[in-house]
Amino acid sequence: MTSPGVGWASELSDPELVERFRSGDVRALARAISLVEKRDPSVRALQTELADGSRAYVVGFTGAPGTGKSTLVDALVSALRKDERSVAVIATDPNSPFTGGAILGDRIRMQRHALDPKVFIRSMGARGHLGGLSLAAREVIRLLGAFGFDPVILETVGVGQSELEVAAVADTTVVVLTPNLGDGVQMIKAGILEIADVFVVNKADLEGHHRSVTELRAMLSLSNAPGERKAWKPPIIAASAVRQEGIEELWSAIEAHRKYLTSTGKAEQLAADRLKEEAAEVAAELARDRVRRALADDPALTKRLLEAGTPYGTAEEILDRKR
Ligand SMILES: Nc1nc2c(ncn2[C@@H]2O[C@H](COP(=O)(O)OP(=O)(O)OP(=O)(O)O)[C@@H](O)[C@H]2O)c(=O)[nH]1
Ligand SMILES: [Mg+2]
Repeated sequence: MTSPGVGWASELSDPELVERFRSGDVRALARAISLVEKRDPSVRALQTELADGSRAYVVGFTGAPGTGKSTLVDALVSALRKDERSVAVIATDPNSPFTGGAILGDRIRMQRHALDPKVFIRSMGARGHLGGLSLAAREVIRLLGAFGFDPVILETVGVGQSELEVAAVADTTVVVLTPNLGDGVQMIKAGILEIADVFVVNKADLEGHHRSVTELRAMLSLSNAPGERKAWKPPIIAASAVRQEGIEELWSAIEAHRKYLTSTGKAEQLAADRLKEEAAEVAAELARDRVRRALADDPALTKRLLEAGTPYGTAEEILDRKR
């Protein structure tokens, strides 16, 4: 089957959606997010119509399974709601193919916000497309910002590459640890010390908490070369999410990092870097699409590819074609 043109439709399949979105209909937001997640052809038109350039501040939470990220986020949402702020939470689970709604555990943990229209909670599963969640996540964040949510909180289980992905999308990355951190060397290997803007040592109600904070502090000072002075030193916040302790301090640390980014011009630089990265991801998605279609439509081309045994020539040939 030959499809006309390659890429995304520049027209919306559902023009009413924009109107409903603009009028603050949360179902329109949910629908727009689904289209983005499905990589529907109307994504482009959606983004062009709906994104108004205002971007929500994005706070990423990452850390090993069970460190208390969701419980912390839940407590933070409550604190932010007291200030009348609209908050969106995206929970991503790189191990889960499920998307839409909320991961069961998170739904239970964040249940008290379920009926609050100023709180939007959504989970996104990994869809297996290259670049992982990041492209869809970036686009969803843009939609949430346009809808009026600020901040957007992103929770990701820290396994494999996922924490690096969160850091690439978030303005402030919060790394959550718990007492008995285990093998410190392991943590450094995972690159976690480098991506953290704020550390939370959660479960302060448990034994060993004090020692963990001390260990982390020592590890952080070791990881800085002697004489090196970093402009931003990630603070270590002690918290007990279940007792709602340390939550105000956590938000203050996030705000301080935000101010640091703005006052040093790093915020602008980050935004520019992210847009460039997003352009590259979009280009990759479009190119992949073109190559797959060309191969599906052209048996002679496929034959040459198989004869060559390497993909470079064929890939370049397809991308060089006039469209
Ligand atoms: N003692 C204690 N337990 C906590 C604290 N915060 C969270 N927990 C418990 O730790 C468990 C895991 O909490 P979650 O908030 O689901 O942790 P998570 O990091 O979101 O877990 P995943 O999303 O599965 O990676 C739950 O049983 C929580 O009740 C805390 O401050 N102290
Ligand atoms: Mg969780």
